[in-house]
Amino acid sequence: MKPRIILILGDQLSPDIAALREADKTRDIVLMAEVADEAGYVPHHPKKIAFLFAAMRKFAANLEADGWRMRYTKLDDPDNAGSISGEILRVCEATSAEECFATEPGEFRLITALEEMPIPVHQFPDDRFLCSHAEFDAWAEGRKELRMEYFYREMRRKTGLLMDGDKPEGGKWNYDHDNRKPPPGSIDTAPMHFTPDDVVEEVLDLVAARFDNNFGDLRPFWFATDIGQARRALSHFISHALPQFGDYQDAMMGGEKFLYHSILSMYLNAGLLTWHEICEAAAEAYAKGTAPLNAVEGFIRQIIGWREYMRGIYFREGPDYTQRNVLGHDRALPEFYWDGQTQMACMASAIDQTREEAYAHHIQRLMVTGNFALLAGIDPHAVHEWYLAVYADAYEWVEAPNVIGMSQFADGGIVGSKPYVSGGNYINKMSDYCKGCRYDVKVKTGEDGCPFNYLYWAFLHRHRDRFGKNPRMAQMYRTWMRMSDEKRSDTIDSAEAFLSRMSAGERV
Ligand code: FAD
Ligand code: DLZ
Ligand code: SF4
Repeated sequence: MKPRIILILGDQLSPDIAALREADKTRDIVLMAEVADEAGYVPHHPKKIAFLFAAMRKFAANLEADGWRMRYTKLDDPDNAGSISGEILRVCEATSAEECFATEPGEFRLITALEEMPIPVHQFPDDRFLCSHAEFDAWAEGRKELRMEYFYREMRRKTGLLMDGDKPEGGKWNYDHDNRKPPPGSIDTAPMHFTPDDVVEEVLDLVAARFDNNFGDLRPFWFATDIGQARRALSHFISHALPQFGDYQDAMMGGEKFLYHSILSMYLNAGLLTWHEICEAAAEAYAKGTAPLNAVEGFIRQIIGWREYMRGIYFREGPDYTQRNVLGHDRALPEFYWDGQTQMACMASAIDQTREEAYAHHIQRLMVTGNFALLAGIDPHAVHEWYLAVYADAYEWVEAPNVIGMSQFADGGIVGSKPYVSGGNYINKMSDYCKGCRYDVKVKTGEDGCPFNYLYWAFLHRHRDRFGKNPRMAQMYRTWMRMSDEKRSDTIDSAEAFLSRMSAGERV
């Protein structure tokens, strides 16, 4: 019998991935390939590329040791075809294979490329998620609004996580109210670091030679690159950071890049960890009394709630989702997103740590860099491409609904019922950035005024036809309309002057 090609992509590094389950060890050939197309569809952060290539190589070595016939193409292989489809065809030519088994990729771009192959490619559902496409669509069907909170409750019932019979543990579904503490004086933990082994070092040399011009620092490189290491990072988080995760979930601190966050998304999204083992570990910490309910519920909600919900939205909305732009924003992405050269301390801090670590936590992504892009009217597609490039956990299925939907409101309100915008006050309350800033968060207009302040009001003013009647925003519009004509026109003038200087390339 002719062998079949079993394709495993860089974010499918799970031993029980669907395509492999369908395969026959005695017959088939497993294909994994480092290819220029995947490494270059956006200018990925070098740490992200190094992480995936190192994890791919180790995963392939384990499959080989387990008896699989492997075909692994390194990026610098002179015969590398440069794309996933090209690599599939190359294996067809070199063997008698005429058919390929794949697990559905997390991006329409690649799903389409596989559909258009000249040989049959069977794409099996990626069942590493709690909710299938069909289940999400059934949940969404007929609902006026797709609110995450209701989806999340379904997932709690389905998994039994933090359930007391059919009631939520502690009597409430959501303990977010307790999870908004400002930053603490200091942080007493850090994510687990791993010293690069020989496989990682070889990849680091390759990435340094090939992707030197990409945004991001390659070294020091400390990520886990195999399942064993990722599991150690998980247990370290459960013991050292989870207990405080809830309290400081929304806090931001200059110089503290990780606070009490898990830094697990890149491992989970690449397949080194499962949602199930992460959530079980967190629930067990609650059961043993080593982590409080507000932390554990908040953490589990991010994974079985937000993560699954975002995936459901991406696949339900379809390939044109990343092109949406209901607010008609078209300003170019400022250069400081790539070089951190801005006088706004909050932005410089979030961008600098993104360059260093390929990581920023949720509130930095949403309320600093995302908030600024929305207030400044940046083209959402450019914002989407930036996020897809710079974070180690970024794949379109999860990045696009977070950016196009949640952060930029470019989908018109599918993910969020109102835009996530705020002035400087929110950032000042939740961080220590403002005290080291050239701008004054208490000043609303003029040279020294915090740009988030006047851009916020100018945004509301610009979009009053769309948001003026939104009951969740009525209070803000009333406040705006109560300001004197002079104050309102000062605010709009300050915003316009700032945006003109920014677009002219001045250091703002
Ligand atoms: P923690 O704060 O420890 O949270 C635990 C886990 O919950 C994460 O590991 C992640 O798997 C999950 N999670 C939390 N929030 C979300 C969310 N909104 N959507 C999906 N999963 C979530 N997450 C990505 O995995 N990839 C992305 O490309 C990505 N892009 C984002 C872009 C924007 C503009 C925003 C606002 C959020 C984005 N997120 C993305 C969600 C979130 O910011 C990251 O999952 C989180 O910061 C990862 O860090 P962590 O592992 O320390 O998370
Ligand atoms: C992100 C990425 C990168 C940088 N490189 C590769 C690669 O060389 N080979 C590969 O199989 N996968 C890579 N990936 C992950 C894919 O881009 C990812 O599978 C798709 O975007 C679908 O989520
Ligand atoms: Fe950011 Fe404004 Fe605070 Fe400066 S003053 S750090 S720009 S919120």
